Amino acid sequence: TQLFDRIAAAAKNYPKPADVKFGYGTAGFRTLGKRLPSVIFSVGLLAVLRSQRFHGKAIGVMVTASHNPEADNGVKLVDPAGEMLEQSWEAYATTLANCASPAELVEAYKQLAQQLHINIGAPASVVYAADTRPSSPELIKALEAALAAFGDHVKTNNIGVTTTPILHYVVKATNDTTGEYGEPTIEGYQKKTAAAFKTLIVSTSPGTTDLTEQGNRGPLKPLPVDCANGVGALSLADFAKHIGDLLPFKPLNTQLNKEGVLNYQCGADYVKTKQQLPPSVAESGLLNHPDNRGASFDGDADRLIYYYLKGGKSFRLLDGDKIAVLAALFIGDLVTRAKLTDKIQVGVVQTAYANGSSTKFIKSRNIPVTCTATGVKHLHHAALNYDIGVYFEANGHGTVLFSDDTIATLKKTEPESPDQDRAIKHLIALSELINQAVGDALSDMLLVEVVLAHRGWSAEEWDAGYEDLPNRLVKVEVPDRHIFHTTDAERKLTSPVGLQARIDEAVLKVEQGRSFVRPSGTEDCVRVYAEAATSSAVDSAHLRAELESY
Ligand code: NG1
Ligand code: ZN
Repeated sequence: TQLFDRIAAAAKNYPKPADVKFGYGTAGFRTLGKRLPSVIFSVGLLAVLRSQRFHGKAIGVMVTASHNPEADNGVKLVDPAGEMLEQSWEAYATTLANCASPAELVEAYKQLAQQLHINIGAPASVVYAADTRPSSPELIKALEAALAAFGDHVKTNNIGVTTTPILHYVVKATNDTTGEYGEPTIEGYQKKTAAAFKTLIVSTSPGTTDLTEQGNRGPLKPLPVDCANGVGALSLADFAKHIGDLLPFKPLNTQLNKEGVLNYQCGADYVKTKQQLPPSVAESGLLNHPDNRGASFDGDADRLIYYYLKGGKSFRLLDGDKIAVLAALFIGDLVTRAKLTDKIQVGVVQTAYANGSSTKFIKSRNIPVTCTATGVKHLHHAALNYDIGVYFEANGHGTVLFSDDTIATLKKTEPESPDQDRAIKHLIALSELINQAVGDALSDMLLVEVVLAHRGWSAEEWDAGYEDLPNRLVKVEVPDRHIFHTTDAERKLTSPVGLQARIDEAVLKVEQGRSFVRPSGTEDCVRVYAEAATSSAVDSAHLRAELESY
């Protein structure tokens, strides 16, 4: 029919590079930007099918390669509730992306629609955005070419250059039928976030000057924010306009038009993997005061890492685990003060990369902890099993999910004291401050600032809860990472046979040792993680595991 002809004609402009096999992994498709136009075109077709599958609800398409180098790019699909694409569809994405010719693509698309019983003429809606990478505009054109082939029954909404979490928010808000979630625009996100932040920092009830336990501290101390020279710089500047001087920011690494600087020697991934300040942040001198704290976003602003200089000198990392602990204990205290501990259970979800000390600390506070496989979709899913589920990857990607029942409970509870009233209001405001769709560096950063302000804590006091075990994370390039299979939330290898026994043996020799090997879902390598009571013990455990993994 005409539709198939139009798709085939448009696809001719986006030939698949012959030498690559694409795979929709943990983070969607990700590789050099110049290899991706054909992939993005095929993702456009799939987005339409996915939307039709949900009777025309909006599906999101985000073009980004997060913390990866500037020449890379990527694309991922966002489901109607603002979540990652359902896993069973990843294979369909891979099939379409690997079609060698326009004819093959049309055939595969036709078959997929048939197999899924989808009417290809039904209405659909696609919302899309890109980060600041130089290859993004070309890729957006490829996406638009695919969407244009459908004509008028496919509604499109290009929200432009923005962060990954804002795109997720807009998708969720677009599909929200209650009208309560917020306006489905970038501005709507900023307004909602700013309003919740203000509620949590300053008073909204007449007759009091603040809602915090310890008194209103006025404007918070200026916060240096390393934006990784990425799109987070835009959202941060935008957000700052909505809150005046309530929290003054000192944005760093905000160069969006200079070549080669994105994620280069800066950003959350740099700080977490190097365990040091980005040189630009060090040179700014902004952290030299012992009370100061700093934050780093990654390239698409869905990861957040904090840090400070202990005694104004030695670098201390406050990663996703530290953020999870800070958030879970604070929220747990609020639930207690709201007198709702019998109705609302707070739990934490981590991956095997969480530092063993953090897990031990959370358990010691009687908060349940679940460990899942790597990848946000697994954490997100597990977090939904709690009334309030706090999930963070150690690398700083995470959020806090409030179940619908929890929100309903909070809204209908009649407070019997001003303190209970305050705690309930704060919990509701937190559910509005924190991005309910996906990890969000900006809103997570505001969450951290709110907790520090309420507790009256400096970064050092936050850090004091527990001491991270020394740890190492290295990647090892192996001839074939697909021979590595894991079980037990990726903490144990089932293949190659014998390797796990040798890791166990190495680990037993060191105090508080823990180590595991798993194939990466985003890069062609296996990752080796090890932790132990002392730094030298980590080195020996990790070295052995690494060597054995060849
Ligand atoms: P892989 O490459 O599967 O280890 C990495 C991160 C994940 C997650 C994804 C998606 C580590 C050890 N792994 O996955 O946590 O963020 O990328 O970006 O940080
Ligand atoms: Zn990211």
